[in-house]
Amino acid sequence: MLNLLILLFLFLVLLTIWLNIRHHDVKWKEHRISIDDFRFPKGFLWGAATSAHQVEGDCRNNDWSRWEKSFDSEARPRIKNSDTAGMAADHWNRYKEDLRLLRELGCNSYRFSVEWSKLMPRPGVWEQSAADHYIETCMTMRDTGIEPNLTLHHFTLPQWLAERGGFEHPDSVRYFADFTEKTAETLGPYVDLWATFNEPVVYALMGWVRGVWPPGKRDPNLAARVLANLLKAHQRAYRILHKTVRTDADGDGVPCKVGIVKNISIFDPARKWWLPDWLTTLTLDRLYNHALLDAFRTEQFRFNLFNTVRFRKDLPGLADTLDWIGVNYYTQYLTRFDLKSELKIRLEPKKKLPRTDMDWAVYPAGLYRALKIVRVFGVPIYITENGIATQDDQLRKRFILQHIEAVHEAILDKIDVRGYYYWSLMDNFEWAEGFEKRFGLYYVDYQTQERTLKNGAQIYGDIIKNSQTIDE
Ligand code: IFM
Repeated sequence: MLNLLILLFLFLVLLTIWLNIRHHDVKWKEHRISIDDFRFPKGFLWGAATSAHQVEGDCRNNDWSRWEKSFDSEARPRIKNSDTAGMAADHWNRYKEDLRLLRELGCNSYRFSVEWSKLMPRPGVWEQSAADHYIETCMTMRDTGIEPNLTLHHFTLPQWLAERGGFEHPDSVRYFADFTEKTAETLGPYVDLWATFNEPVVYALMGWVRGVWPPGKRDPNLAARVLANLLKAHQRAYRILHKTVRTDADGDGVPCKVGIVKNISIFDPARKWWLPDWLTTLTLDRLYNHALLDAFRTEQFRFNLFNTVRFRKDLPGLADTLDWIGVNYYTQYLTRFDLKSELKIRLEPKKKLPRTDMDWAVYPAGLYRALKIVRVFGVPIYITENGIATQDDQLRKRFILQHIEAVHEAILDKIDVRGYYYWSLMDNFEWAEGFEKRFGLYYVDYQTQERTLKNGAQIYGDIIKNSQTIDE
């Protein structure tokens, strides 16, 4: 018996050593970064990103507009400071000015989303005036040398669809297909780069596990079902887009490239020599980062969380539905096994690192690691979001510089990164956090809607203007 215990102990020690070696942190040198050394591939897209509900204003007919006015079970408002998106940054009316500001920084691409509830306010109804607005926006981009990168779904649903169960219900796949087809017919002549869904795992986690976004449920099994429906909807939209979008708007020989946008967070054990922390780290990494993406290789979506969730769904035909992957990267978390918490997991930022106003650790090496995670798919990668909420100009400046340096390192290591979008172009409505958190390159005075370039954002324009092309 004693021998057996000794053997078990040795096995656990060896396993921990092996885990530390196999998943060792990248060596990241903190050195002086000179933007004059930056070289990026020819045709690299430099941009900024936004999403409809967060900037446009006047989104009255979606699930978020209802949610913002509701209260939780303890009568607390859903949104910090009882904010509602309201007119947000009035981008709907000021898009021309905003595109000019984007161009002034030297950007050549804009990632944005269209608001489903404005285009389809009722089931089967297509609102031509909203469609005309997006046509105008895309035409303005094309006229000013800005490549549109369009996301079809960025967290919001038309209220009528939310009432029919949203992505919990299998019919959502058909509704999304219909919306995709009409949007593709309308904007296909101007848009080559399409993303189906923004951050599916975040969407499912916040709405169906943490319950802090609509529909406010706490049921991980339902979250898994939502994710499977999103994957099905992606697959169908992929085929529709390729069939419908026939105009090669940017003249590169390919009329339509379809991707999905995945938020990647880096998880590391809080205590590297404590096996339970490794267990939670690997479980979380699998669920948050890999489960959804792996379905694109295995055509099977598996979502298992200890003994809380066991979900498996075959998705035949999913494998060849990615022309590119979008990576949204913000932070690293240290992971702790915690018996007291509901899911047995506790997350914390590393103490030594600077923090953003979201209380996220600033960890640029994580962007490099995130890019390594997705390189295995062998398709072009766009960093579709990376940014910081802070009032500290120096921190924003350093954040931008260090993260673009991480992208540069990845490109030197032959990772196929084709573009970088800062989140976000201007301050906006940060979901449950309301307007307090300011990610923008441009400061927005919400009283006057005046935009002002932040001091810490100037570096982004300098990098773009200085960056040189890699010799072929
Ligand atoms: O504002 C969000 C965005 O909608 C999705 N990605 C993360 C951003 C910052 O939290």
